[in-house]
Amino acid sequence: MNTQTVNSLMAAISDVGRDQTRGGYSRPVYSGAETTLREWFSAEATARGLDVSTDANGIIWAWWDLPGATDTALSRRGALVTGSHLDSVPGGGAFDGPLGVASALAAHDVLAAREASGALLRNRAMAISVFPEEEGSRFGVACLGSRLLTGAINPVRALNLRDANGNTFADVAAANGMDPAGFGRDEAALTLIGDFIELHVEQGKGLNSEAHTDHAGRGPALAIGDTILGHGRWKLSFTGQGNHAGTTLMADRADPMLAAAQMIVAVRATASAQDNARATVGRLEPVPGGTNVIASRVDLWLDVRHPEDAVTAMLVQKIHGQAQRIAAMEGCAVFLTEESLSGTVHFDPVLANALAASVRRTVPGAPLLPTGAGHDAGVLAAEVPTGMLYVRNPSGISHSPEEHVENDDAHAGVQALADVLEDLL
Ligand code: HGY
Ligand code: MN
Ligand code: MN
Ligand code: MN
Repeated sequence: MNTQTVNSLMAAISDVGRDQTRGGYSRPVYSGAETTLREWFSAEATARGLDVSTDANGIIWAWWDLPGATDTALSRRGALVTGSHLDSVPGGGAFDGPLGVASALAAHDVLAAREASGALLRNRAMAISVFPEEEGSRFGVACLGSRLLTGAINPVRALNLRDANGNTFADVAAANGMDPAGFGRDEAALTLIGDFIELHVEQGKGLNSEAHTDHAGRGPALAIGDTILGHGRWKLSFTGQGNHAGTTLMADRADPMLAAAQMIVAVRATASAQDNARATVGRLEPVPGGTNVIASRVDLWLDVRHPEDAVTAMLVQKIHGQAQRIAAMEGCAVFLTEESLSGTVHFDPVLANALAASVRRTVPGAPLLPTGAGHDAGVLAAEVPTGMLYVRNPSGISHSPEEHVENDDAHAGVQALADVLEDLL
């Protein structure tokens, strides 16, 4: 019987993918670091007697079959699935993704002990799943694995996505044992998922806010997900005239960097003027990128989010109009391409309230909270009843090394997840 705790599981991977220059962790999908984490997960799952396999979309499934099940194709239908992802953003925190995977392993251990003692009689199989490229940090589209599984992305488009070195997702996936010809909506896999539950580090200040803490700053360590803000990614390419930094007079320039700089300020102003909107330019790439070279092109990526999809669309349209005006002023051209778009997700309220009742047995007062962060659960919600649990993050910071979860709260997360899963099994 495994006595490992979620904290010892997390400690075992705490050195994998540390980013010495950015700080935090950089674990792009199918990189050495993320592959090490996938191997770690498969070994831990196999050690628990789970039946581990990776499907054509690169999703790992670790099956905890019903006792005595012989025809798993039948006995796994409508299973209870829990999991998350192991890839990270560049310089990300330790918990975004791995906490959900480690907590699922630890919750399995709690449930297996209950089953061994006769305290748990399961009605269905359970699986722990790990989704590739949730962050979209390498190939540009977030939740790529769950989008392939559900058909939310055209597999041909997915195959041709390229990373910064020009490697296609098809080549990288094939080099990692996947058969790109198998990419795409997987009806067989979807029929196996009865419910999907994802535990995740909270990525904002919700549980730390005054609304959920007493005068001493104490409050519930967990929340239950009720909505995920709609969000999308767009690429803006400003093109000008590449030239020599020393021989080109200032009046003779069509410098796309100037357009990009004004665009970034305009994005902030546009989002700040719209209640509850968020818009970010977190990535900017001048081409060719020489110190003594006036760029010929500048690519920048826009992340826009809002609870109402129509407002997100209106903001992007406004920003595109601003980009065109700024480009014209600078003698440049500008092209906007949409890279991914997810509508606002409202989790199944019946399931969310059932999760809340289960969680509150050990975490009284655990609230239902919205989140501005996208998740594979948000993609799966279009196909199966889906719910999320968030574990308190005292820093309120994520996608950054400061992301944090206290050991006791991680432990509370496992207990609550185990209760949630037991009530659904
Ligand atoms: O971008 C997001 O919200 C998620 O972390 N992929
Ligand atoms: Mn995540
Ligand atoms: Mn993330
Ligand atoms: Mn996410």
